[in-house]
Amino acid sequence: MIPHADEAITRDEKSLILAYDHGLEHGPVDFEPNPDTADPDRVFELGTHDAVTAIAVQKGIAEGYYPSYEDDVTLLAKLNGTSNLWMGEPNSAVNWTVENAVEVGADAIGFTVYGGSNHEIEMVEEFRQAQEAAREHDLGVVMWSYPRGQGLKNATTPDTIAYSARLGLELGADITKVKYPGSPEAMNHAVTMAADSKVVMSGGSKTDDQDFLSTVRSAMDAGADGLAVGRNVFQRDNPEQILDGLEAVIFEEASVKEALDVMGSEPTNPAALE
Ligand code: FBP
Repeated sequence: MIPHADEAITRDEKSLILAYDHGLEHGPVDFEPNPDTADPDRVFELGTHDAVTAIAVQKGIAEGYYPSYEDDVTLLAKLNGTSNLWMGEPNSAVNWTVENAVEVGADAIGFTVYGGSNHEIEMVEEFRQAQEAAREHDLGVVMWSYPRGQGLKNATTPDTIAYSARLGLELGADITKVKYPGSPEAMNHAVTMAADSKVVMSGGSKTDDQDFLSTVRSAMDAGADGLAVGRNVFQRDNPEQILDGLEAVIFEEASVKEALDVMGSEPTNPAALE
């Protein structure tokens, strides 16, 4: 972690990274709820929303579409990734180099490490190469730190998520993206283990507005530095509306109720807002 290395992808020290590598990681099924989002232009348009501090995409999408958005969107080059067709022990192919990413205009790199996988050693060595090249080019480094593998059955226990946040600090990430460990206390433990490096919460599968904003509010109150989110934005009928709400929660310290008001969205569980 180098202080300010992530400046290009933060706003007031916080991030809202719009993740759009799902076409590789999960496949077309993720675009079914909102078919327009199979078109990368639709998601790059979302990337121009003020709430979004960077868009995370794979090489082909970056090369093909980023040139039209480079004045309005900050690019985070997700360097590795694997399709859902792969049935082996968790691993991730390195699909482009930091040098390619710099040519396309990236301000930061993203890299998945599956701690606990039988492939952990090679993944960490690949991360090291990417991290050192990113430093040479002054790019921020974001680690998708997702413990998983044969011997690791429940990858979201508080201890495992705290460990995954710590891996980011130890290995030189500026920001580490972790799954929400289920409670503010557990999130706070993860944030503490990451010391001065930043921790962002991973969005997860789509939930309703109140549920999602409540989880994000809890993570922020627990000390998280923002969010990296895909499906909970682009699978909605109105992705701009949830970005308005997330902007309020992440950057304006709004309560869930205030954020729902900004969105013009009715609470699904009003009692929980009392
Ligand atoms: P979501 O907000 O949709 O969960 O996206 C975050 C992300 O890390 C994506 O970058 C990635 O495509 C996906 O989750 C991978 O999720 P998983 O490996 O858990 O299926």
